[in-house]
Amino acid sequence: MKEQLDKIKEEALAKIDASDALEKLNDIRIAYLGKKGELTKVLKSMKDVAPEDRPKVGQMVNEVRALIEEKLESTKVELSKKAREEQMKKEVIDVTLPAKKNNVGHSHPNTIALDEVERIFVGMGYEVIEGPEVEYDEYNFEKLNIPANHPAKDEQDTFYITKDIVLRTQTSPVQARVMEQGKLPIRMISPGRVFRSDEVDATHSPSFHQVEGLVVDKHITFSDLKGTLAEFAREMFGKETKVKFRPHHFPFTEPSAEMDVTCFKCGGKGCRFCKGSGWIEILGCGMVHPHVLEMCGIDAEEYTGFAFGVGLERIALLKYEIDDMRLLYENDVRFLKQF
Ligand code: 2U9
Repeated sequence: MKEQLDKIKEEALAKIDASDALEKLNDIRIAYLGKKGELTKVLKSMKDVAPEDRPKVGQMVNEVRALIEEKLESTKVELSKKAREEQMKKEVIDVTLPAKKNNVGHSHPNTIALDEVERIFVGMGYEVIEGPEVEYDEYNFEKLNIPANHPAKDEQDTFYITKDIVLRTQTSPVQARVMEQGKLPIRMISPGRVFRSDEVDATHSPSFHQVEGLVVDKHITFSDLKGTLAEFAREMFGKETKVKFRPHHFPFTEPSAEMDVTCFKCGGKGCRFCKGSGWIEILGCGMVHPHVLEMCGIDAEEYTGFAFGVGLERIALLKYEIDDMRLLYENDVRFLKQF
């Protein structure tokens, strides 16, 4: 019986020693100490042991059981510790690793240019007012002195939602609506998307952006227009910038002009950028036509005003030396990040 118990003990302890996982320990416990386990079998065979030897054998069985249990417990503690250490090794965070790159976007050149234009005019006391991109023909054309069959309507051909509703060709209808509200004086700029029935090429797009400005007050003259736009040009393109006004025609202003600025690449000497002329055309402007003032409910005998319009893409293309307008609409972040 002693040899049998020694064999069980050696075998069980060796198996526990060789265990590398907690689950295996449980199998060993069942195999030796369970109801049908090896040690239990020995206990069950006690009936065959002489009565006087039974206490001794019983004691031996208990000693082996205690030994196996002890070994199982200490190995369990050891394996649990090892498992925890391995888990912690797996979960460890290397704080010295470089951080994952966050893909952030970038302001569009139009947005950068618009922010700058707004900063300049807000600094001069102007309000920024936006309006609808879908407009009545009446506000987009009629109130701006462009009646049906006027040749200017052909130049500003657009997309018609119905016979009377269009995608606006300029942001001027926003100003017409503000004038109609009758709160004077007015000092405002209105930026936004406009539409024209144009083919796409390096300088045209059926949808682009404008900033228009309007001042209406008593005693506003062409000198106010010149002084304001010259100051805008100096702030936008550099303090050495000079301006010149060429007579032009717009149905909504009279007199009208186009404003050029001295080339900000060569300072006016003439270069490839300004095609040798030293000047770059920037915007259109003029005194608000008295008929436009009257159509918007303002007494043209008492009030005068000036207005101007500038293409945002044109400013962005010039300022950032971009040679194809289509690049502005692709929104490739590698392109945008250059500005
Ligand atoms: C009202 C009265 C007059 C706005 C003006 C221009 C001249 C002009 C162009 C610039 C480039 C259009 O985007 S562009 O092609 N605009 O030249 N715009 S005066 O005049 C107004 C506006 C509102 C009530």
